[in-house]
Amino acid sequence: MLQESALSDLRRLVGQANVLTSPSDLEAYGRDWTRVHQAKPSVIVLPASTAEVAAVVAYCQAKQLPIVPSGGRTGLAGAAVATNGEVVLSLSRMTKIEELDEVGQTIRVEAGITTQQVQEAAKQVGLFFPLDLAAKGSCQIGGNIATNAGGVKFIRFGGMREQVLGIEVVLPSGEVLDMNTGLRKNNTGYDLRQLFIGSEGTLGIVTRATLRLTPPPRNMQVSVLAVPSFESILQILSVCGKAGVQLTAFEFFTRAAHEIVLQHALGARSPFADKSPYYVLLEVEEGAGGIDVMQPLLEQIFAADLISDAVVATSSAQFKELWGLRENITESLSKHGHIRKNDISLAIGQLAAFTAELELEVAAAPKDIQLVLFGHIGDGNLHINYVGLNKAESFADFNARARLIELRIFERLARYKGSISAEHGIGLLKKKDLHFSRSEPEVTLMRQIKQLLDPANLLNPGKIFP
Ligand code: 2HG
Ligand code: ZN
Repeated sequence: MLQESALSDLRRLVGQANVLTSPSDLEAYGRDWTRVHQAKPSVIVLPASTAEVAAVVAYCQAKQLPIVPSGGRTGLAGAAVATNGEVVLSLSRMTKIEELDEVGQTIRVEAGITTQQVQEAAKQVGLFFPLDLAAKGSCQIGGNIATNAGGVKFIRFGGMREQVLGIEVVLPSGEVLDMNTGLRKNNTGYDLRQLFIGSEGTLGIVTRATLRLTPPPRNMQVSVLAVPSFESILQILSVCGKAGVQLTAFEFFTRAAHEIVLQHALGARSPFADKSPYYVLLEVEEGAGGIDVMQPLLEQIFAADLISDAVVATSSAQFKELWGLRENITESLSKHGHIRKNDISLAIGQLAAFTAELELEVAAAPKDIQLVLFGHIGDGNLHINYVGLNKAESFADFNARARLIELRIFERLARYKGSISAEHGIGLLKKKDLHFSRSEPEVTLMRQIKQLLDPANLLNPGKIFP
């Protein structure tokens, strides 16, 4: 707990009502969706402007108080959890849309606005904000930037980094770095914005951003394919790549993932009579003038003998239903047993060889630990969820056993120069494993950058670095 004098200083900076200390607030703001750490912040501070953020940060610097920057707290790596008496600085009150430029196709916002609010604002003027992820209703733009969020439209539009034209950042010193120009072209030395994107709140606090909007994609057609082998999934991806169709999503899930969704997600049903080892969810933009590109594409895939069955959504209800089979996986898994998560990526060209090795681990896993695979396979991004089926076992015991399998998988992954985190980040959860994906010189350079910007190590301490 902070001293009463510090609490009253913070109240003076942001207003009495915006400094929270009740146990339920400390618990709610102190954790993210990881759910494996004990929340223990000392206070929650909710500034309403960049000036207030800067004042709070400068105050914390003067008093040597550690800060955890906080967005929608939907992260899965523990980057936004406060376990050590930190000041949680939440941007939840900074939700303004400051400018929407329809000609330049940009939107300038405060960092506490949710992803979905930005999507809706763009839609209202006939434009589109492409970052899309299941947490969109809760996650915030500042958090999307701090974690360089990925999501289900990455294959078409890239991740958050690709959407960011400008940012304003409060540095650990309390100084404000205004790089929020919205310029599309700007070759004037180092592009410092990039340093903060994906830095998980360890280098600065993003307070505002200018984001790129795009013309809305044409109508999207979605289908789910029943696929007999992983090899066929990659061949389907290759067919799509050569057919010149505009893919907007290329996701996959295994039979295990599918069955868990059918068991736990309300109203979920399988579109197929027979079971299949793998499924692909394929989304494409229809052609100009409403031309159906899905049907000819599926005919080609059938002709190449790559699938055993396919279903195409013919109504918006079915469109949602098919997407539900993919989007409900995470939540259904959480109802199924103890969970440990991996979020790995490989160069597409390495996927076939790596997954052949992964299948060995899936088969060799103890009977009561199921490895469930799904994810953004079109981007080379695989989610592995280790599911502990023995309800009588403690989470700690399950987690220790799952960790042994994970370590073997990470060792294999490192040999393929894959990444231990494609999109969720390192946070607290994966810092011990950073070496699997980053060389010593890289980690040293990262540490030097951290030291330069935050010499007292007050901004999100303990995150990323082992
Ligand atoms: C997704 O792609 C998220 O649905 C969550 O990144 C993945 O639950 C997971 O492991
Ligand atoms: Zn994902």
